[in-house]
Amino acid sequence: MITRRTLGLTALGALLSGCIGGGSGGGARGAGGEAAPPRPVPNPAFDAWVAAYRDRAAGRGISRSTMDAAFRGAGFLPQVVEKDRNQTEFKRTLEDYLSIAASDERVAMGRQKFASLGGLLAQIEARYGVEAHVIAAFWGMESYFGTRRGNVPVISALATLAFDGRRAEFFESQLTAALKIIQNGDIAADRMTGSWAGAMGHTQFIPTAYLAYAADWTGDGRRDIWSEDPSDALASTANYVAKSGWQKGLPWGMEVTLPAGFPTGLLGRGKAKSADDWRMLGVRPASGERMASGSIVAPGGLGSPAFLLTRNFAVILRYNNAENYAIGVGHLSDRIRGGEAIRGNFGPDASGLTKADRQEIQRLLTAKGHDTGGSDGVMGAKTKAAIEAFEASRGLPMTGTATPALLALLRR
Ligand SMILES: [Ca+2]
Repeated sequence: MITRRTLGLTALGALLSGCIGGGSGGGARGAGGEAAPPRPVPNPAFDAWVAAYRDRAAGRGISRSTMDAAFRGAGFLPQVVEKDRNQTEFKRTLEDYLSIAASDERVAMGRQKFASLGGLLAQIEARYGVEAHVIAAFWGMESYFGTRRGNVPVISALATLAFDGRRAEFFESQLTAALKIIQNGDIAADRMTGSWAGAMGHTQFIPTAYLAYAADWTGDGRRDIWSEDPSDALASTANYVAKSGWQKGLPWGMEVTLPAGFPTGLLGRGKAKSADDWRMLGVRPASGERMASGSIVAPGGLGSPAFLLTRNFAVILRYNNAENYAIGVGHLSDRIRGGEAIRGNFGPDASGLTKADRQEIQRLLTAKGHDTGGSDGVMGAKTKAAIEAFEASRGLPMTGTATPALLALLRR
């Protein structure tokens, strides 16, 4: 959501590795199980900053009693600073991204959640004009259908980041918005938890987005995006997406096939054409008959899967301004609705391994007792450690890198 755009794209890797449940090289850690919440450590400079901030916040309409409640037990969280500092430029390929975002597990859980909550999602769709499976896809991407809502105390996290100062203005405004939420009575201070960067609840709203878009679906007077019951959060997301310009009935986009010799100059967001124009150029939907107007991208290059993106794609980008994320939401929504996996082939990676090769490496390592945390073909930290353990067991230099030579060695 706005979160990620404001944080800048470099934040995505770190945020998404938490949110989409990847990074370990296994979808196995998809459901449940968050690490223990970080605990504040004493920091006099932080305490002085909070004292000065409280004066500023009072000037912005936050009552002393709200602040007393909010800062009771709050404190400096060094882990949050560490997370913020360690954001790398690392960016997953679309193939890896989709392997995680629309893993078999996530699709299966999405279909199950959709079946159990179908009535609620249909009602939300009717009120806000955003398709039920699209709302479900945001839910799946942001918190793995509510199983990873984040347990970091948000006041401590935001105060720490505002104090730390790398993006002081942004985080101070989020902190003030968080205090307003507490003051409004939507949530008790000690229940306000979220990600290390202050994204909260089933669909990871940052405080300013919450103030602008959160909705009270249950009608109890509180907009509770933190509770087990996801209805307020899902309605809030539908409200956000609707207000961002979602057009009901229009797909987000679709996988398409491009004819041989398709000019790369026609690729790219912003180079929209009508469905008829694309047809004339030989573009066809990868499945089904329907095509829409929009622009075409092929994030892995010509020859890898290509997607025609509609105006609704830009709405998903307003939630989180990253192309892979938005394709992930769109594709996951299609899969939850019963659609098929991507048809196109991404081909070998930079080291010459296909996804099938990488999955075989993971399976062979696991069979030899080196746990890769599943075999999704994504070479994450767990797979790297498994490769290193295998290399060590053979007296080889520990590279942690998947290569054709490694695969050949494992097959022996
Ligand atoms: Ca409510």
